[in-house]
Amino acid sequence: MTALRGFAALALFLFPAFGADRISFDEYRGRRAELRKANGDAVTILFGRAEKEHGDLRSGFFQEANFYYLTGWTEPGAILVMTPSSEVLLIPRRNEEQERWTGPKLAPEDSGVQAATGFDAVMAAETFEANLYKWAESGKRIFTLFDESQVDDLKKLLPLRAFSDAKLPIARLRMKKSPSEIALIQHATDVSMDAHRAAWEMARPGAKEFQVAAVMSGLYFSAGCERHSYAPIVGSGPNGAILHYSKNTRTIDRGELVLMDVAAECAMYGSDITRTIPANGKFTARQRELYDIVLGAQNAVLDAIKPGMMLGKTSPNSLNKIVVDYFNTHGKDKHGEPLGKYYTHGVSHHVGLDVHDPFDPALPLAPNMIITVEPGLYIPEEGIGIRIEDMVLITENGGKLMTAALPREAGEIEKILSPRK
Ligand SMILES: [Mn+2]
Repeated sequence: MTALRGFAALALFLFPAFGADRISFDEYRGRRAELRKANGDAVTILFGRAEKEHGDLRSGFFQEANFYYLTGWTEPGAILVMTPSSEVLLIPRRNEEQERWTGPKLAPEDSGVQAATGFDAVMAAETFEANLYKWAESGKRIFTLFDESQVDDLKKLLPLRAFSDAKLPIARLRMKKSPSEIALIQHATDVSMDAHRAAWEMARPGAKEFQVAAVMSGLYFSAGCERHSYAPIVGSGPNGAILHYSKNTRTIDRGELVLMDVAAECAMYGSDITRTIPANGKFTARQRELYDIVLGAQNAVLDAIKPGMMLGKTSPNSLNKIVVDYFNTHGKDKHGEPLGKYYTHGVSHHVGLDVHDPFDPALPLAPNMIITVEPGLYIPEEGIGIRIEDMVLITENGGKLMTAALPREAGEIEKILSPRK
């Protein structure tokens, strides 16, 4: 019985929904080797999510991103231990009562568990504490993620050991995307661009914001994507000026702009795209003036993007400063003041397993990083919010626009919208 169940779990694992795109065990092994090298003679202990914490009825279980990045393991209750000379994946023993609720899982006693996990050493998570002291002795300090809830327990179990946060060492690895990661992010981006195109049909006067969001979500869920990359933001008129507006309950009115900041997460990798369109097909003169200023700022950043540029607002080579300078030298508000003050967020963030992917703020852009470029102007007094957000892959000499297939120019957008009355 156990063997048969083990085989069923193995078959499930070897033929996942995203077969061709799956990242290889060798790649995960390589990431762990790099982290062990970066952490020197430390012991790294990372906890995957447990079913009870995040496997809630609303979202379903999904793996903690750093744990997934290093293991590819998607089942709950796992622990990763890496000493200077060994690495072991710990997974829970079979729990038949739990499996009745959330389905069969691979257990450490199953045959073929090494082949199914990509780890030479797989142990029962229940033996973690019994082995912890031996592992802890083999390194000078313990690297773990301070954000995770199990850390306090770990510190109590090892009161004499020095602890360091593994967040930045892992972030430095996650910042540079591998070819397979770039392909997965491009896939999430392609599906998200399809969602935007579909939304432009729905985003008309009289439609509800949530109907626009529903068209977009329906498209990417139908395409096999498992989650929103973030809660969909569909803001019409004044709601476009609320940065993380996600109530999506308002009726779109004639003459308004509709800001759609919506993207999918597919095979664990996200995207992040915003377009702002006129509900009745044509920008007013003032909307067009402001839209072209936002687009101009975005193009200025796209022209400047290359390795060595920085994301911080005050850092040298700051992409953000390009946007502020552009807004302060183009256009005016109703009182004749420069527009810079209506730009109230940063121009870029990294995107990967998380839509706001972790990064080391001290490091400049380098090839194979993926960031957004998203200038915006939010003028509540005029009931106007405009953001244009695109995905860019950093290359050797510049950047590649991953969202090039989705129009940004006002004229092109109007042309696509033109048949509407
Ligand atoms: Mn964004």
